[in-house]
Amino acid sequence: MSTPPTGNASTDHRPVAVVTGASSGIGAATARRLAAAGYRVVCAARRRSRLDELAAEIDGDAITLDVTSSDSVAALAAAVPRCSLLVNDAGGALGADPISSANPDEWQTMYDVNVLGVLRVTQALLPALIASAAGHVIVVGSTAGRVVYEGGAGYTAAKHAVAALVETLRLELCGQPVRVTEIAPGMVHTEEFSLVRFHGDSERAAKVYEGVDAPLTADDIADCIAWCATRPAHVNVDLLVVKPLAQAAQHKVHRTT
Ligand code: 8X3
Repeated sequence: MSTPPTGNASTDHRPVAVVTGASSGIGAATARRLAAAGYRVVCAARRRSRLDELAAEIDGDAITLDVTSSDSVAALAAAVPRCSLLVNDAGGALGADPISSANPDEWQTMYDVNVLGVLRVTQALLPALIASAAGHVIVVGSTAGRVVYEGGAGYTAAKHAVAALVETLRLELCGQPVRVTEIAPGMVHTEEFSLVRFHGDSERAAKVYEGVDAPLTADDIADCIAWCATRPAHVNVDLLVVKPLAQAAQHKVHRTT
């Protein structure tokens, strides 16, 4: 059940940013960075207790959001009358099986969350973003939206679709006061991404980052997002591909062990 933002919106003149997937990882780090940059941040995600803590910490708002539910997204839009920045971060990978044995249900979930989730939330907040006269849609894509790898087709297909959505949106909004940016991170070590992908198998999840000197952190990506958002309103960063120094390409990762 969604709850409207609790702060006093009428006397709070900070620009409003909505961040989806804000309960952990890149989303939570982004909420913190944007709050530090002067935004009133609406932290949106499924796990409410984490959101309440974060919102209290950054003097923002918490709203329960399931990006796979049109009703939930409509409730978000109704609770956020003004908004100049939307960060679509909700997403993730499920499984790493080859196409020969991949689970179609997992592919469907990935498409629903990563692609249709961006569609639903962007559609719902677009009127407010346009009305702000200086709107900005930032989507957290992935290097997986530019290259493919064995066992990754469900996720890479979804992230390629995200890249196509972002590029199309920029074309369709040309002439409107809304910037459109994709951030495409490579290897980011967050507490949940690989753990969720491997269904809670912590050993397998840890292997992804094994021997990598310094994978990116959620805050590294949040920093990039805040940087894009805080450029002047006429400066549109189309795409920012960000990888750790140890990752020259998706398959070319320097490991010390
Ligand atoms: C990047 C993660 O596993 O596709 O979002 O390299 S991965």
